[in-house]
Amino acid sequence: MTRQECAEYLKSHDNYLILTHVRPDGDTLGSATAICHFLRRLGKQAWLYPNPEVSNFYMELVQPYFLPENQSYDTVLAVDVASANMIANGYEGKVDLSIDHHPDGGKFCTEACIDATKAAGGELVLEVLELLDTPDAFEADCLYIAVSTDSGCFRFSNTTADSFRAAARLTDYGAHIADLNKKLFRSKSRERMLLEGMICSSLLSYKDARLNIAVVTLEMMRKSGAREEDCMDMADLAGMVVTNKVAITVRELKPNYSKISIRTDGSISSITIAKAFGGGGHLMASGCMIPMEPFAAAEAVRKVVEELWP
Ligand SMILES: [Mn+2]
Repeated sequence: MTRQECAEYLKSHDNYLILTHVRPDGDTLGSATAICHFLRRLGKQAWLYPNPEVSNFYMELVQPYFLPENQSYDTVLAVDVASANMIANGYEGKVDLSIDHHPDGGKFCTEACIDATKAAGGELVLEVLELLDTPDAFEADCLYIAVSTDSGCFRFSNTTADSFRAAARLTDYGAHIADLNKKLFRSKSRERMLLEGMICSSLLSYKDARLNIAVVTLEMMRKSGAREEDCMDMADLAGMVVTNKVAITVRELKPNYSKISIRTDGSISSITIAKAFGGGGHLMASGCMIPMEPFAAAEAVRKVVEELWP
């Protein structure tokens, strides 16, 4: 459906339950919370599905909108949910409407408003809501979280002029962009900083630093005090070396068992590397598990990559 039809749908229904996706990120949570708050401002009942995987970072934002136990609902909305198996864990029922920027985001529900050109679902949500009313400052904050996180603070290749236009309008609507940028992109836990220090100082580089391997051991995790939430986007670290073409991150999950994340610039297929160890993925990002201690696993991956080196 068009944005206009989607806006009319939102206006003509009530008692909403809004679904987010598994391992929820800023886009799904920010977009869903913005819609929820907006619908309530229109005088409607709206709740967020209590996604069991919300991180501590986003909990404060979303928890006040969680569906209470025994609360009924009529209209089920999915936001930024790419496919049926991406719906938050524990939800089993119908989906009436999907608003999404993934091309197949509408295949599991009755109605769908999809625009796959958008860097973030939040950009599309903003355009739909604007047809009904001007978002308030809270909704603008939520949508800024959505747009800025999915575009990597407007640095990823999915960023378009529309992303900046969305951010500009959200700023007009009162989004607290300096505070949000500080929280989202310019802050790390002390534990994360200690962990990064250990990873960087033990970085393994080959092929004139075009192949870089970061190793994360259980001992580093213990020494730094880092928890799982301190490990977000850790697979990007090795690839920050300016000469890098292939970045490997080896993470010791338990003794003699390592998780391998592979990122390449596309000149070597990361799938081919992953497949050598029974894994898979995409051209530029793949993964696999190796039942070895981390430095032995790093050496095994290095051999495979060097054999494939163009
Ligand atoms: Mn998204």
